[in-house]
Amino acid sequence: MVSIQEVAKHNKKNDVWVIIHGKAYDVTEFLPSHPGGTKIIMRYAGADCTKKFDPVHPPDTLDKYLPKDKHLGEVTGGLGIKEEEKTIDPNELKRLDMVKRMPPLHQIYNLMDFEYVARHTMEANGWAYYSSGCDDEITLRENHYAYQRIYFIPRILVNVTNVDFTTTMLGCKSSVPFYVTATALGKLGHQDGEKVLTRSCGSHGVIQMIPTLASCSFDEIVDAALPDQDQWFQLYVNSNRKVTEKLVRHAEARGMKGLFITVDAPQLGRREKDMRSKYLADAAEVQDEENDGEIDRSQGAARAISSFIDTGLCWEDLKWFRSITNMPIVLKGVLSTEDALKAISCGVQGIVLSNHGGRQLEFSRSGIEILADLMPILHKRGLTDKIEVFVDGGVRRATDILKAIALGAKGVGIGRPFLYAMSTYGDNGVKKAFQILKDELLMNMRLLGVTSLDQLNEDYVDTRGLLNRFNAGDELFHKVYEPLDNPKFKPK
Ligand code: 173
Repeated sequence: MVSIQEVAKHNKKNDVWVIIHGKAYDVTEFLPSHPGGTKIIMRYAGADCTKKFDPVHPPDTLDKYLPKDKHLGEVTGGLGIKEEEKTIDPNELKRLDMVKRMPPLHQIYNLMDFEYVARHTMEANGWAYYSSGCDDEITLRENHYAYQRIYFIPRILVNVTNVDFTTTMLGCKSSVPFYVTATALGKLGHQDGEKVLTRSCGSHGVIQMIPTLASCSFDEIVDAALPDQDQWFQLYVNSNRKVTEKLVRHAEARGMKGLFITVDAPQLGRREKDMRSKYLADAAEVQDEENDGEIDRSQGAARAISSFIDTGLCWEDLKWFRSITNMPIVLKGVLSTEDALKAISCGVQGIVLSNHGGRQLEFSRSGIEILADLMPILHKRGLTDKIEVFVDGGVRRATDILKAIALGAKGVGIGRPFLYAMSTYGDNGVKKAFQILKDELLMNMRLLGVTSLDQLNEDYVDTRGLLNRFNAGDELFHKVYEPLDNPKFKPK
C-alpha cells in the first residue's frame, strides 16, 4: 500500500510515480523510452493518469513493459486526480447536458443519426480522433459523395418474396456483405472498447477485423467472441520483424481467419482536427512551457503510438509473410489497378481498395471509383477468381453496399459508423446499426429485383457520372460533418 501523499511527492523527472486504476507505478526509468514522449507523463507526475492511459494502452501494457519491482501497490487516501483535471470547461458542461438528453435509440433511423448524436455527446478528444481526416478532408468527404454518383438500373416483376443477403468472405460465412473494419483506440468512445463491437458482431453474424492498435488487448477481443464467431486481424507491420512474426503467429493460433496487412500508412497522415483538439493540446501545452528541444509530439497520440510502423515494408516482404502464416493474406489500402494486378501476381488472397477513411493520402480516389476501373480489367484478363476484392470508405447505406457488390466487390468494410453507434448507445447501438443495414439491404434488394447477392452485376448500376466529381447535396451528411477550424486568438 502507498499513500496518496507519498505518490504526490514523486513528481520530478528524476523521480516519477503515477497512479493507474488505483495502483502506483514508478516510471522514472521507463520515462525516456515512452513512445508517446516524456511530457505527457510529466503532466501527470505524482497523480492519477488513468483516463489518459486507458484508450491508448491495452491492459497488459504495464505487465509487459514495466518490471514488477516498479509496481508499487494500491494507493490509499483518495483518487489522486489533479485539481486542474477536476475543473470542467463550458463546452464539457454542455456536452454532459446533452449526454443526459440523448435521443432514445428508437429515434435513430440511419447510420448518420448515430454520427449526429456522437458529434454532440462524445468526449471532445474521442470525437476529434475518430472523425478527423487528413489535410482539408476532401478525400474524407469524397468517399461518401462518390456513392451518390452511381444510380441503379433495377429489374421489375421478379418474385422477391424470399431475399437472401448472406455471403462468404475469405471462406467465412457472413450474415451480411459488410464487415466491421479495423479502427484504433476503441476506448476513446466506450469504456469496453472493441469488445462492444465483438459482442455485437457475435449476436448478428458479422465479421470483425481486429486492429493492431486496439485499446483492448488482442486476447481480450478474441475471448469476447462466441466459439464459432469469425474474426480477422489487421496488421501494422513493426520494424522489428520478430515482434511482427510473434503477432501473426499468435493471431493464427487464436483462430484468425484472415490477415489484413495495412499498406497505406508508412507514415500517418496529418489529421488537423485531431491535432487541434484538447487531447493533443495537452502535449503541445507542456511543450510550450518547457521547450527543451524534445521532438515535436504535438501531432497527437496516433502519431506517437505509430512510430513502430515499418517505413521499409515492400513487395518483397510478402514472401516472408507467406512463409510464416497460412491465413489468407489481404493487402489493405490498394489504390491503383496496377498495384491490384501486382497483388494478384504475388499470390495474395485479397485486396481492400481503401484510402484509410480519408485519413492518409489526401486526393486519393475513393475505393468505389477504383473498383469500377479495376473489375472490367480483371474480367478481361480472367482474373476475377484469383482474388477477393473489398472496398471501404464512405459507406453509410445499404444502397452503397449494393452498388459495391454490383461492381464486383466481395464485401464492404465499415468503420466510423459502428464506432459512433458504440460511443453513443454501446452494444445496443451497434446491434441497431447492424439491424438498420439489414433492413435496408432487404428492402433495396427487393426494389432492385434481386433475391441473392450473386444476381447483382454491373448491369444493375449506371456509373456514367462516377468520374464527374462534384459535391452532392446530402443534407444528413452535411449536418454531421464538422467543418475544420482555424487557430484561436488569445482571450482579451
Ligand atoms: O487511422 C488511424 O488513426 C490509424 O490507423 C492509426 C495508426 C496508428 C496509430 C493509431 C491509429
